[in-house]
Amino acid sequence: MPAASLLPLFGSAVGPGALGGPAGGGAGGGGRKAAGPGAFRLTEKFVLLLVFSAFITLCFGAIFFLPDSSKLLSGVFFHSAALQPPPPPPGGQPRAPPQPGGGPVAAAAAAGGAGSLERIRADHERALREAKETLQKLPEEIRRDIRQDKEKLLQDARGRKEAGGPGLPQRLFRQPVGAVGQEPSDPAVRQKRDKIKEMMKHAWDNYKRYAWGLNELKPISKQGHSSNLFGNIQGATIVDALDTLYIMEMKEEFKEAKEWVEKNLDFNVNAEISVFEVNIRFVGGLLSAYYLSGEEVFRKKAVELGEKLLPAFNTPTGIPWALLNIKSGIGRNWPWASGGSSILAEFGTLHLEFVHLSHLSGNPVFAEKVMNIRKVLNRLDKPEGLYPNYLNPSSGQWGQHHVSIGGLGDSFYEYLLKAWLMTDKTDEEGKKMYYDAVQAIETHLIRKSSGGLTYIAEWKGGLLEHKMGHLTCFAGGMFALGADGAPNDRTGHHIELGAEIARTCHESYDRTSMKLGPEAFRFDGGVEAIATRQNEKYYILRPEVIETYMYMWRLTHDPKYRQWGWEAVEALEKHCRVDGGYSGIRDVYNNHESHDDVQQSFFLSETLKYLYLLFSEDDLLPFEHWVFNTEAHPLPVLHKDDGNKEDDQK
Ligand code: DMJ
Repeated sequence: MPAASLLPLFGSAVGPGALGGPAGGGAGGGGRKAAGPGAFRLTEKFVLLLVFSAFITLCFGAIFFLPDSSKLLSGVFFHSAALQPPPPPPGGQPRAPPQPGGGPVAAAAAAGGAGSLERIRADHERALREAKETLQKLPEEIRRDIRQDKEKLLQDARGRKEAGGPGLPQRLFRQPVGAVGQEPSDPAVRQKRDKIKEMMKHAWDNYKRYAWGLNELKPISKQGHSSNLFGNIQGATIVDALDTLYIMEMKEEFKEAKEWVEKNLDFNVNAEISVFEVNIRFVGGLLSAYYLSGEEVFRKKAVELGEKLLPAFNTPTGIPWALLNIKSGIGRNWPWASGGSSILAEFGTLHLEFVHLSHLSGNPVFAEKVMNIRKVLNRLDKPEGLYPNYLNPSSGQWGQHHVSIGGLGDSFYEYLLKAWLMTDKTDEEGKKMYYDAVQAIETHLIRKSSGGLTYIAEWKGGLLEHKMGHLTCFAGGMFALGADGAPNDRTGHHIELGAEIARTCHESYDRTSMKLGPEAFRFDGGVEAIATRQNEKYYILRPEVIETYMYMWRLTHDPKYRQWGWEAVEALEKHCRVDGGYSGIRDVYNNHESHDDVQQSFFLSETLKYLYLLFSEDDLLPFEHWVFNTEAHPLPVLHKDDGNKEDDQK
C-alpha cells in the first residue's frame, strides 16, 4: 500500500492537540502545509516516522505472509508428479509399493494447499486491520498497550510455572497399581528374567555409546540410524525405552533418559512426520513414563506433542492425514495409498493416547478428535462387515477394498478392544465395534490349513490371499484379551482362537533355520507357515509373536508359552546379538546371518518388555489396571469409580 494513502487516516486520528493547528476537517494536513516541508516540528517528525515504520512493517509482513512458494508450486504445477518413492521400510507398518496415478494424492495435497491459502489470506487481512487500528492511536496509547502486553506475558509465564507446564492444570500424581512387581518366586524364572534384563542393558548401552540422542542405532556400523518416520524429531529409542527401563528397575538409565528428555527433546522443528509413528512411540512413551514415574516433564512433553499433532485432523471429514509438517501444520497422505486415502491402522491407532491426553491436560479437544473418527466410520457401509484399509479423508469414502488384520489394518482392531478396556468397560461403542469386527473377520478371513493350522488371510475385494504377516500374529493376544467380554458365551472360543494363532505363529518360527519368524508366511502352493518370496524372509526384531505368548501366558498359565518365549530369547542371542547391540536378519531360512544393521526402537519398547513380562509375576502391570498401547507402552485403566479425579492408588 502506498504511504500516501495511509496519511489521511493518520491525520484525522492525531487531531489538533497533537499538531497545534485549528480544529476541524483537514486540520492536520493544513497545519503541515502552513509550516512548509522543510520546517516540520518535532511531533510531526515523530508522527511521520511512525507512518513510515508502519509502512515498512506492512511490506515485510506481506513478504512473510506469502505462502511457501515451493509448496504452492508443487500444488499447482506438479499434480501428476505426486508420486514419490515410498518411505524406506518402516519400523511399524509395511508400506505398499508405489501405485501408478497419484492424482488423488495431488488433489488431496492441493486441498490442503487451498486451506492454507485461506488461512494466509485471513492472517493477512487481520494484520492489515491491526495495523490500521494501531495507526489511529495516539503514541501514548501505543505505549500503554505495549506495557499491558508485556505485563500479560509476564503473568502468563508466572501462571504456567506455577501450574507446572504450558497451561496444564495442576494434578496430584498417584502411582497406579502394579507399576512395580514382586521378584518371580521360582529361581529358574528369575534367572531367565535377569537374562532378559541383561539383553536390555546390552541394547541400551550400545545405543548410548554409539547413537545417543539419535533415533536408532546401527549396531554393525556402530552409528546412529535415522528413519524419516520421525522427521527430525530425535531420540526415538530414548522415549520408546523409558518405561521398559522403569519396569526393569534400571534406575540410572531411566534417570539419564529423563534428563535427555528434559534438556533435548524438542518438537519445535520443521519436520514432516508420520502421525501414527510419532503418536504410538513418542506420545505413548511419554504418557507411560509419566504414569509410571509421576515426573511432570513427561506429561508436559506429551501434551505439547499432542498439540503439535492436532492440525493433522484439519481435513473435510476430520480423518487425519498420515503425514504432517509439525511446523507449518500442513498434512498429506502417503503417495502410494489408494485414492489419496488415509490408512485404517494409522488413523485408527490414536484413540488410547488421545483420550489420555485429554485426561492429563483437561482439554477435551484430543478426545473429541478421535471420537469423531468413530463417528465417520460408523456412518459408512462396511463390505461384509469388514473395514477396508483405505479411507479418503476428503470424500469420506473407502479406497481400495483391501482388508488386513496385519499391516495397514492391525492396531485399529486392537484399539477398539482396548478403548473399551481402558475406560473400565464403559465404552460400549468401542466394544460393539470390536466384537462385530471380529465376527466378520472370523467369517471371511480366518481359515484352517490342511495341516490343521489356523491362520488369518487377507481379503482383496472378496478374494482371499492366503498369507499371514508377522504383524498379524499380535491378533492371538488380542483375541485372548478380549475373550472375557465375548458375546454369546464365546469366551472359551476366543481364548481358543488366540491359542491357535499363537501355535501357527510359533510354527512360522519353528520352520526356519534360525527359529525366528519371517515377515510374512503363506498357506498356498503346497506350503504352510513358510515364507516363499525372498522379500518376505526377513526378521526385524519385531515383537508380535512374543506379545501373543505373553498374553496367552497371563490368561492361561500354560507353560508352553514361556518355553516358546525362551526359544525366541535363544534365537535372538544366537543370531541377532552383535557386539554393537541387536540387529535384524535379512533371511531367517539361511544358515548364515546377513544382518540388516538396524536396532529398531520397538525392540526395546516392545520385544524386550513383553519377554520380561512373560517371565514376571502377574502383579507387574496387571491387565485389570493397565492396557498396552500398540507400541507396548502401558496406560492406566481410567476406573469409573475414581470419576475423573485421579488414577488408581497403590
Ligand atoms: C510397532 O511399531 C507397533 O507394534 C506397530 O503397531 C506395528 N508394528 C511395530 C513393530 O513390529
